[in-house]
Amino acid sequence: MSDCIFCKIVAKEIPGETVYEDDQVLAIKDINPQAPVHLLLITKKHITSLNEVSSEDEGLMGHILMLAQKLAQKFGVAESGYRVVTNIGKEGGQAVPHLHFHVLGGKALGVHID
Ligand code: IU
Repeated sequence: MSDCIFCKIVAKEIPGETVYEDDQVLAIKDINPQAPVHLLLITKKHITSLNEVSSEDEGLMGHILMLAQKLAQKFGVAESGYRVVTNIGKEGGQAVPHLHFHVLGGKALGVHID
């Protein structure tokens, strides 16, 4: 999508701090980190949110979760614990309407949800 900021980051039209890339996913450091480790795993395919994922994306969803596990290991938070989150829509707190998973860790994360 031409006006999507994450599509532009994926296309390298806007810089992002890339920590991992393959043909399906770009992982970057969040520009406004909420924890010492705060990565964003962005699908290269433009999908608005988890609501728009279809059965053809099942492999991609498995791939991105396995990648979350691998990057948590790489960034040293696998043992202490971490969180994987995807926000969906307005009340889910989704600011960027392009599917992405947050990987957060490196401190004790709060349990509040608002
Ligand atoms: P959300 O789940 O859509 O609310 O999260 C969007 C995240 O994208 C948020 O944590 C931003 O700090 C982050 N982000 C970014 O890392 N780089 C950008 O250029 C933009 C947003 I726009």
